[in-house]
Amino acid sequence: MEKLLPRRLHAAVAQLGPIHRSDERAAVVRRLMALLREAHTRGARFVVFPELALTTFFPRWWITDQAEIDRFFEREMPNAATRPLFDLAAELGVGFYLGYAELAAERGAVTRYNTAILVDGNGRIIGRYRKIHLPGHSDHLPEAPFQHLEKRYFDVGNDGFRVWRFCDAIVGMCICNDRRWPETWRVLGLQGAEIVALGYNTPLENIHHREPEHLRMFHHLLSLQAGAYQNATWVLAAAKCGSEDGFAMIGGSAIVAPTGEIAARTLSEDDEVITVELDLELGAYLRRTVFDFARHRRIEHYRLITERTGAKAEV
Ligand code: CDV
Repeated sequence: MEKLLPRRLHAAVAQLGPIHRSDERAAVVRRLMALLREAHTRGARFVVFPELALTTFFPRWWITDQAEIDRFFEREMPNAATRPLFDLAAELGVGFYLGYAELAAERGAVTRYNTAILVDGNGRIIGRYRKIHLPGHSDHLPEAPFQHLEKRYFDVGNDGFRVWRFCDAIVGMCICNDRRWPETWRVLGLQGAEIVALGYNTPLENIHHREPEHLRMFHHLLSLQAGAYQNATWVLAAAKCGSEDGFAMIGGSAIVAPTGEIAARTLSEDDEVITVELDLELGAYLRRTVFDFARHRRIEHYRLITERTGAKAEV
């Protein structure tokens, strides 16, 4: 049996309770800072915050005035409102993942992304991910209980799925709906991801069809656990949850081990921190054995995955 040096990272998931449409950025940033402090007090060096963590989940609203939509977006990061969070991270030496709506200017055009950044313990941005699997629709659905207008308000991410070296670990990022797609996990897994950080806003109700409420949590955890296990990676998943202006979203923020087991999970639908000391060698061991991709994958049989988007029966 080989002897290995332990490699550990104490990490936290910082779940957020509701942010209402009228809530000010400054108040939200104060909540994020309180969560960061708590995670640090418990020994964490990396904290994962939710998707669109600075505002309410605005894609639920049909808004036609672009100026009003753009009030949910950040033009630079950090900015005056978020600078205190970055300063606190640098003071405490804690890194973080933060989701927000990004307004960018690219090649003379304005673009808008559902973005997450990776910030190191010096308060410096070292990585950026722009959401690729945008769910929902772009047209107005007046009959639906609420809208899910990510396809209207955001462009499809153009950074790909990437990993970064952070705190002696290889960290990948994705956002919410990405977790339901095995391709997300495998592309990160193929880059050696040891930790996948993700934030989410998952409405309790499915606008496409009625389904038993328990399925929302089941599919969420199923996706995290399968992604973790099949790619031998830790998963840090942070919800924004509870009732935002009367619209319910699931909690269930979790830290999942490379075995697929849930190592920690939130109990509330409010601001809450969970922490785990991640054993990074556990994933490394699984990637040398049952999930040694180089030995076991058969890419000559996977061509359709990149050649075909939709399913087509040919029999
Ligand atoms: N914010 C999201 O991406 N939400 C989706 C909903 C629409 C299902 C999710 O995957 O949770």
